[in-house]
Amino acid sequence: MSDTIFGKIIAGEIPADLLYEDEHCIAINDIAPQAPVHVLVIPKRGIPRLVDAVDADQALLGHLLLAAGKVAEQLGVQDAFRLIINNGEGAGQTVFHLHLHILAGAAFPEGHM
Ligand code: DGP
Repeated sequence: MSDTIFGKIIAGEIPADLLYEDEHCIAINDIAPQAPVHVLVIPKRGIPRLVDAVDADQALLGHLLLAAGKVAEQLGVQDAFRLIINNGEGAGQTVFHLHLHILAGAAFPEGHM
């Protein structure tokens, strides 16, 4: 567990709308949505940044992607969503407990980014 706002949410110390939960992760609505659907998939075990993950985290990282797909299906956006991981302050990471952003419901621009 990391000592961040997400660690506190996972510990139940701060309330959040739980959209999904399993043994290894939770999904909650982002407090400041950047798209009509903006959900965070957060591992229960806190890894500060993606680059802090190690080989032993391989299964957990795969699990987070599978969970993101399940959440997208649950929300009915399985045919059009994006996943984002901000790694490091320079990339806009503000909460240093690894998390995936699921973004959907917006008209995505053409191209890759
Ligand atoms: P990032 O920039 O990748 O570290 O994204 C952190 C996200 O977390 C940001 O989009 C806002 C969201 N966030 C911050 N504090 C809270 C909170 O207390 N509750 C919820 N649901 N989201 C939060």
